[in-house]
Amino acid sequence: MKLIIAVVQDKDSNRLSNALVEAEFRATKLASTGGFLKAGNSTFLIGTEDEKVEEVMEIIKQNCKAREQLVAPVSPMGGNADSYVPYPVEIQVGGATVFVVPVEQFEQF
Ligand code: 2BA
Repeated sequence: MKLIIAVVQDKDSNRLSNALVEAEFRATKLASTGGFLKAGNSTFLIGTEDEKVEEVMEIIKQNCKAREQLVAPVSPMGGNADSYVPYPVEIQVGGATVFVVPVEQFEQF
């Protein structure tokens, strides 16, 4: 068994939830915050059999889109003003960041 941990953008999380339920996968959705943007995102925990991991990956790929996002400049507090960029910078936030980890034991009581 594997545990798939997928960090996705909030905008995609409902669609992904629905697609997982429709395909009869069990999932837990956690409200999370990205360390860099400090903006809300969603983390899915999906426990599934090894042979179904690829199917879950495909569902994630089909339901999560990469997007451009503007990051507002942060003024240097007593720092080096030479490296300060006074305009917003565009970054690409991925459709999904996915980790697949082995599950040693799975129980439901
Ligand atoms: P955030 O940490 O808010 O990062 C949002 C986006 O900002 C990232 O998109 C990346 O394009 C950019 N970014 C992040 N750290 C950066 C840095 N030190 N310098 C420059 N740009 C940086 P993604 O890579 O697609 O990540 C989306 C979200 O997935 C992240 O939100 C974070 O919540 C999660 N994530 C990504 N990589 C992770 C990792 N290795 N471990 C745990 N969570 C991760």
